[in-house]
Amino acid sequence: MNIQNYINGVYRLPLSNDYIDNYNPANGIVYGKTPNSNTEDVAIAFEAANSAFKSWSKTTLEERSRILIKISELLEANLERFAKAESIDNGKPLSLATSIDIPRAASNFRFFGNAITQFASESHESVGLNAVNFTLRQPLGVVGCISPWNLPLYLFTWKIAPAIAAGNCVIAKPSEVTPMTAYLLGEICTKAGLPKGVLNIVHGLGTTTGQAIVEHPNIKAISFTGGTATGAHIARVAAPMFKKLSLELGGKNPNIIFADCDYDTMLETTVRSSFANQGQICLCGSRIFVEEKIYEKFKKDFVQKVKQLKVGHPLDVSTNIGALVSKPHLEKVASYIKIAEDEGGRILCGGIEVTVKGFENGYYLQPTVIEVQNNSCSINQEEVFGPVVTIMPFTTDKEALRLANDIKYGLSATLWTNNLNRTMQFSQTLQTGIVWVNTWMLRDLRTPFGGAKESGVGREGGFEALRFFTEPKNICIKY
Ligand code: TXE
Repeated sequence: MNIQNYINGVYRLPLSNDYIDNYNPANGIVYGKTPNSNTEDVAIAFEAANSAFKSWSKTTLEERSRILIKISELLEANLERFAKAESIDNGKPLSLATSIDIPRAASNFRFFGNAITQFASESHESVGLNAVNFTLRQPLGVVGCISPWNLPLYLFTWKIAPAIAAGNCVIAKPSEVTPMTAYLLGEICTKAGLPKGVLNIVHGLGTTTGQAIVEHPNIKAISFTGGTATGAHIARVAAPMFKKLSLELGGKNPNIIFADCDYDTMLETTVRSSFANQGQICLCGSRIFVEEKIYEKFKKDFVQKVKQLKVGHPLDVSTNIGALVSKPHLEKVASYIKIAEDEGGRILCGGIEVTVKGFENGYYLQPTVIEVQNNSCSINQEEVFGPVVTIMPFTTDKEALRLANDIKYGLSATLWTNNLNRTMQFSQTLQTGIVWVNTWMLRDLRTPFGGAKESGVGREGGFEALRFFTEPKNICIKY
């Protein structure tokens, strides 16, 4: 199926007249074309957004809320169609797209449709000066949202929903690797009655379309999720124009397991936190540190469970691990397994590309567990973003903390323990934006979401996102 841009409420071909191939990762076949939009396409999207802003920014909160919730309902009503499209485009199991990706995209719209009606600003009475201050929270204008391929509609809408709820108009670009559900979203927005121009979806490569959005002098803010190197590049381009920036970048998250945890829950969750979505989630716990007392037991049990995971066609209901998103990505992940071996890592299971019968050209890899000797090897320091985890033992709390923090990234950490003092000490000392204790990826959309260190700048989620997408203006009245 060929994809088009969605600008000013209608689908249209790109002025660039340039297209890229869209691959189905399950079989390696090109199944459609995606526009590679240029600066002219971004310019017409900007004009549409800019014209819509005057009226959208003055639209009542009740009306904005109603439209966002309507989008959410329409996504839910089209769950099957969207989930299938996501699975085909990305390679993720259909069961995952149906239970997580699309429901969460719907929740994003519902959540921010409700949140905007509760978003308030501050006032300060300057006692003794006969003055009162209050803060207006005004939308920024036209903003840019750029998202990655791992959770395509989920992360795309996580940015768009708060941006439009707050009264901005948006130019959004999904990853060129997984454009399909973002394409389908346009039609849902039209049906929900979103006024034309409020959301404009342009497709294309990061270096052409993405770059054109970031470089546009009148786009006031960029909300970006993707790789750390891309985030640094975007910051360099956007900073001299004083754009507001929210950057959600890579992660290499520690999963710290103590002997006093609830073992069975930990084991089951650790399989998920390692390999959900083929390990292509920035929150996956890819460095597993296990207290020495239970290390050998964990190693045996974990490897046994991982071996049971079924690699298969994404649309097959019995599949646990689908296809990786693209051939270059599969090659990158496989190259890291080789590097790990060269650096002394021991492969406990997986490590090989597999073929799925009937789909021999798909991008499949066995879930892989590697035992490493230290935390300084490349496989422990660099983001692989695939179905590959490492395990190593530790003996003391101090050592576990040092290992966890000895990394340039700081997105999330998972801690398994039933000791309250240890929980508090780790929570305070872990250098990450998110800490999960005795769970993983339990999300409450009101909480601040984002990373420390090279995992990003700023926070998404809840009122943090609405603050990002608004400019505070203080008014001081003397009486
Ligand atoms: O990310 P990119 P990719 C990490 C992960 C992965 C690596 C690369 O390590 O292997 O990033 O993945 C757009 N100006 N994460 O290639 O390139 C691009 O088109 C403006 C972590 O997908 O950063 C896409 O829409 N935009 C991450 C988006 O940026 C540009 C999830 C992300 O692409 C651009 C995914 C430019 N110059 C990957 N260059 C997470 N933390 O969730 C690219 N883009």
